[in-house]
Amino acid sequence: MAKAPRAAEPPITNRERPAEPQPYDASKDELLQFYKEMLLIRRFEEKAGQLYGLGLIGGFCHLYIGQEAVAVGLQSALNGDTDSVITGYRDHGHMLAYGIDPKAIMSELTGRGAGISKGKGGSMHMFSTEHKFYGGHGIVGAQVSLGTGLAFAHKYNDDGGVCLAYFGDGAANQGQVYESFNMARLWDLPIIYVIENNQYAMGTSTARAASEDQFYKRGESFRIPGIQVDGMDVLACRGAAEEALAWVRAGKGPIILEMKTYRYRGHSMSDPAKYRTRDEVQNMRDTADPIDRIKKLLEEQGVQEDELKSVEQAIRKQVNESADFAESTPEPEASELYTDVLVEFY
Ligand SMILES: Cc1ncc(C[n+]2csc(CCOP(=O)(O)OP(=O)(O)O)c2C)c(N)n1
Ligand SMILES: [Mg+2]
Repeated sequence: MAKAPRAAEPPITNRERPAEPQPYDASKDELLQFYKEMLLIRRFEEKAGQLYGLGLIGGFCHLYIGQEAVAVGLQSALNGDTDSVITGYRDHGHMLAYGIDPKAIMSELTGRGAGISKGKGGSMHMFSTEHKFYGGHGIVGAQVSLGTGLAFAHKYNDDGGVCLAYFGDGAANQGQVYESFNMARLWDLPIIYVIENNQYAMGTSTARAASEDQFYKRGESFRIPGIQVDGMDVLACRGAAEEALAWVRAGKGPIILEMKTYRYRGHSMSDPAKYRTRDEVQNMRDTADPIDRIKKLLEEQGVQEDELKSVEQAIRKQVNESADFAESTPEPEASELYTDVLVEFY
């Protein structure tokens, strides 16, 4: 017998919605930790840009500079034993936010055997299944449906995990995103869809490409609620993560977080940057920088200039060491060409 159609639900505005997230109330130690993690990403990416310029990194390379608060704030709220993460090609920061050794990431960029994907993936294809980090994907939007699959696995295996699936404002216009939304809500999968709205998809601004540029609303016709978050504020990011995780862990199904952020550098290392003015970028750096913001808070809490300087020095040292290592460690053996490759007949 055919199933009776479900009763019409009231418009989404009248249904239960997640509470307005509060900025995370971080202790001084936590603030310092956020600062260190964001600064490590910033300095790591600057160094990667230099190595790229020197020809030591080949292929594509997309830097995360400006967006650091998103990965650091969100991932700090995860349960490392159960929750999974998946993202696109702008993935170095998400890996560093796990505390993965920068040497393993930098040597992946230089294509060396000690790299986290044995030097065979490069910038866009980093994985650490040990950390439940499932890439690093070069196909725009692919991570959204793959992430939905990860969430399905969490539910099927009843392992208590939640998937955090990051994608960009450009990817948010893809069809597979909405097929994924439909299934995720139909089955109430444990997934947080994180739209990193950095306002551009390559050289195209959201104003030119998005009919609905309030991306947190993109789930409405699937009855998926969304929250818009200041992605330049690590405390707002962490606060939103807490709220979203509570929603999903309570079995209420998927949720969308739109992180309003900005990338300071080009789309990739080969971006002529003709689609925005220098002033626009400088203004964001001057007024909204996520690292400066936390530095100011630390100073207000009485952390001395000396201490912040020594943090900076230690991070520079760590990044330089990772670059030296990445330049000197050997390339993968030729025999590695035949490993990690799926060869089957269908
Ligand atoms: C299916 C597919 N189409 C097009 C591309 C080329 N491409 C790479 S990145 C990109 C823009 C994506 O922008 P967005 O989703 O906003 O992410 P961001 O780069 O800003 O992080 C495009 C069109 C691709 N890699 N895959
Ligand atoms: Mg974008």
